[in-house]
Amino acid sequence: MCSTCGCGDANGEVKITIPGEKESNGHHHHDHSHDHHHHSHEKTILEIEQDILSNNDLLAQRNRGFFEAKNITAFNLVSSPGSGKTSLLEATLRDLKEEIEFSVIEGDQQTANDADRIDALKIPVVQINTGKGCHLDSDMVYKAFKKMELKDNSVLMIENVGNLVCPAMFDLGEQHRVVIISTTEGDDKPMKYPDMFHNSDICIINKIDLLPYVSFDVEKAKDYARRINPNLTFFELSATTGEGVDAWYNWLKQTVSAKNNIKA
Ligand SMILES: Nc1nc2c(ncn2[C@@H]2O[C@H](COP(=O)(O)OP(=O)(O)O)[C@@H](O)[C@H]2O)c(=O)[nH]1
Ligand SMILES: [Mg+2]
Repeated sequence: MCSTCGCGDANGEVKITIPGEKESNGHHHHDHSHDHHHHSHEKTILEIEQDILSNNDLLAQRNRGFFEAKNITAFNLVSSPGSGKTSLLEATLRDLKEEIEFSVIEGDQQTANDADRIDALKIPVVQINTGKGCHLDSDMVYKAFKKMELKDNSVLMIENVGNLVCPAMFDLGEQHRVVIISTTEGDDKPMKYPDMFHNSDICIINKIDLLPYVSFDVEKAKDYARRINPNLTFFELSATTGEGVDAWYNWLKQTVSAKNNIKA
């Protein structure tokens, strides 16, 4: 992961912003002069990766404790770029915001485009720009939610950076991880990126409105995914036409009402 994609060096570039607010750096920027090529031993790289991950897990536990104390249910939405994370979020927020108190953390390498889309729905949102980084980590999420006033008994939606690889390794402290694949991506994605499916509990197959035009076998995709993770719960829907969204909404409402996250 980080030794090959370079994301471990990305912290100096992380920006955390609220739409309409002036940009501020989430981290003090300093140029890292070290580069991974100096680590000539595989072992050194492995140890660094383990450090990064165990540090991440510690901070994720801190986030989890914070969410628990405030009875917040947090979701981590992961997918490849363009699968429809933001579109599904927009639909969900638009249709359920009267019933559920939402806030959103948006992750992307650059731009606040997605945060602006959420801001347009009058939902509290913070954008994390990871620069070169290809995933969110628990410290970025901590810094982002410290910029918001997360309400007790609310639901926090975290849209991760579009990438089916690295985000699988970074616990953010969420309760549910939702992996989204779309019908334009090929039904063998679960086989190619097993970690992401192994570490998620919900799998949404999006863009079913395009099924007549693409060779995507829904049952095959689900079968591949189940082989990796038999406990996955599936939803097949179209974020843009609304087909199939009710089952997802019902699951979401049921899940969060069991935790008293439904508005009175
Ligand atoms: N046909 C179709 N297009 C969709 C659907 N969901 C998203 N899209 C389109 O896919 C593109 C990427 O969507 P976006 O939500 O930005 O994906 P993200 O990168 O995962 O956040 C946009 O052009 C969306 O309009 C869907 O269910 N059906
Ligand atoms: Mg998006």
